[in-house]
Amino acid sequence: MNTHTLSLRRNLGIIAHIDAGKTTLTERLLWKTGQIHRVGEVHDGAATTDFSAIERERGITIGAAAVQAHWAPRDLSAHRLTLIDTPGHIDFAIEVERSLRVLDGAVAVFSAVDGVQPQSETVWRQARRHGVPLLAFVNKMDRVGASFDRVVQQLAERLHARPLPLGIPVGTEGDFAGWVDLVDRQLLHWDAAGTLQRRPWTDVEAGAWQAARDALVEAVAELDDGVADAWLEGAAVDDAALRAALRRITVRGAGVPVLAGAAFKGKGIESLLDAVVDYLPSPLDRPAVTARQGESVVDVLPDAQAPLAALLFKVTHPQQGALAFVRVYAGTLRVGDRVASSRLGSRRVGRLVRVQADQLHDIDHAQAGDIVAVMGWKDASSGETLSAVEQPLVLEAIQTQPAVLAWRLEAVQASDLLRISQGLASLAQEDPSFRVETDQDSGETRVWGMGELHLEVMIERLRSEWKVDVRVGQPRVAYLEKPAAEVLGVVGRVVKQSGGQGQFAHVVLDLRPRDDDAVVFVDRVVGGAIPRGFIRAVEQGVRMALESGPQGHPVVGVDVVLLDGQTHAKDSSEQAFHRAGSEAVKSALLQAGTQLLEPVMGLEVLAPVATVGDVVGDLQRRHGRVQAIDEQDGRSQVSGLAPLARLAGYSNALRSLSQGRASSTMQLHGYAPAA
Ligand SMILES: Nc1nc2c(ncn2[C@@H]2O[C@H](COP(=O)(O)OP(=O)(O)OP(=O)(O)O)[C@@H](O)[C@H]2O)c(=O)[nH]1
Ligand SMILES: [Mg+2]
Repeated sequence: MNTHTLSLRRNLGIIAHIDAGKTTLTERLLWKTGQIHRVGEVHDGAATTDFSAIERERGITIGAAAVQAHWAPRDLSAHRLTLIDTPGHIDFAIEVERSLRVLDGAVAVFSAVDGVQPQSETVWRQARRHGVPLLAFVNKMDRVGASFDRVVQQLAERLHARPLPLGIPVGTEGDFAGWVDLVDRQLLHWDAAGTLQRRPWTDVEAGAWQAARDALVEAVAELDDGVADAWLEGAAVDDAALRAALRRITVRGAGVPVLAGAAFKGKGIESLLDAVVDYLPSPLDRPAVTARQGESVVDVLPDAQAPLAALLFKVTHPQQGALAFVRVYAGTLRVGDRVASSRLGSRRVGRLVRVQADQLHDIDHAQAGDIVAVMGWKDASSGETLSAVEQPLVLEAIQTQPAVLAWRLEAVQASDLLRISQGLASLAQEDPSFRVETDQDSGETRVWGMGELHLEVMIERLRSEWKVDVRVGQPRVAYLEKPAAEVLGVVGRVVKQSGGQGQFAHVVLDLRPRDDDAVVFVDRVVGGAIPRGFIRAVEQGVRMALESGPQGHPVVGVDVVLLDGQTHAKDSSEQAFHRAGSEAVKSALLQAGTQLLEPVMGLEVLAPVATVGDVVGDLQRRHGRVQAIDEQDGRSQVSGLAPLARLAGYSNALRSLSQGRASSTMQLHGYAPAA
């Protein structure tokens, strides 16, 4: 594939708060591009990208799903789009995280009624952290209470973005029917069936809308030198120049083009598709990805002739067999190839497929810029790098948030035990934010996840996909420990010198609490009192000891400063220093004592004004703290904090105290001393 073909690729994610309309929009994108001929609705369990049984039943997205489409704006060649529809619920954040890790751009969807919601902020920050350029799509323009301008304003105020509205919606709520395109100077109009007609502005319309176009050009001129020069000289900025500038601005993340529509009504889809091609980056426009090659760091460029570099970012187990999703960054992956795996040595590519939601299409190779899947790798895990055998590389891993909530799990029938453990292992292989733990003492099984919905979904999948019967017991939250005081000059000493090879290590260290939750190891050893290799061993020992503090939980918020030590010419070893470091920290923690920290959730509750008293009362009973109550359009938004340990069954409780009219979102706010 040459650079021309690569420039015609767009790999993008659809990201948003729960229910903003991502799946509905993806369905319309597939429809308008001719990939599907009949639109399926989320609420009928018929949307292409919500294909799993549990998604269809619940009407929400749980797993990110990839689809392909082609689109050619104006007289341009067809561009190939790979879209990933992601879930909005915070419990499935890993799906957004690993999608953004491998995508080149994203469309952030907002509800024109609800605006920037808590989870919109989270996914926006995630996209920014990955340097993924964004477009904003203000959806649900047909709903009562819709306001394009309010969302644009919130983009600036809440997300600190530089919004660049590319048009003016024509009509709102039930009358929403068109879009004044300020770039092309066209008027777009959709009929009730979502069929588009477009035409250039008439002279009268130009008189009315030219000022808005000038304002857009001026905003662009502030961000782009190319347009700035023309603007300052008073020269007209033509459509092509404006588009080129908007593309540069979007790709470098300096501004965000904003569009509007009503996905459910099939309106606004064509202009969004045009904008995806016009403004979102191709793989060529993204900065080089870096990889480790032995001790050095190398740049990986999107070149199909270069040695292979690909990231395995997701594993699923559909009926056809294990499916490993791969983003190819450089080189070519071919059926029959043997490739290096950062985890396993090497693997053979038996079958390669292009994925269209739950449909798989065999292909014989994939190149730099492609997102495809390899079939049949039963032991694949997300985060693995695939590279050329003669030039093994390691790409940056995928970040996961630690799980905060656990449920105890019991088999109803002993005969299910084996299947349960196989099922749990398979679910954990798919989802790095889901963890299975067996208590050494009691033999109890606990499953850890991001929240109640996450665990509920996993248990339901275990029951239905593995046909087992399980009982769920007491919930438990993830505690942490923090040293309560500073302890200086603690000695860790390992001496064993009776016969044969002895063991000797002596270390002196300080242990200090930090203000944040980091764990930092500082080497202050002078004059080579401990050789380099042994210092690394001490650090490993220290970190191992911090994994389980005196109360049995991971220790955070601590500086460990290695001050001094002694070695023995013959008997010192890495192993001895590892143990000395670990023992020094254990005794320091016992001396300091530790404070127990518990997860505290940030809550946003949207409730009818009449029920606010009950919502607040209930939160206070749960040891929660209300931070703000805002009123908007007859509804109240209650923001607050509450310990996760007190939030068991919260969404059900909220539903019953508001007769089903209140909704809530929660996400980890941080850790605080346990009450
Ligand atoms: N009126 C109206 N309803 C819409 C529009 N877009 C989506 N909806 C409805 O909003 C609800 C949620 O839509 P989804 O597409 O499932 O939202 P989502 O963002 O994919 O939700 P999650 O994946 O669960 O986070 C559905 O009932 C849709 O029919 C729109 O433009 N107008
Ligand atoms: Mg969805």
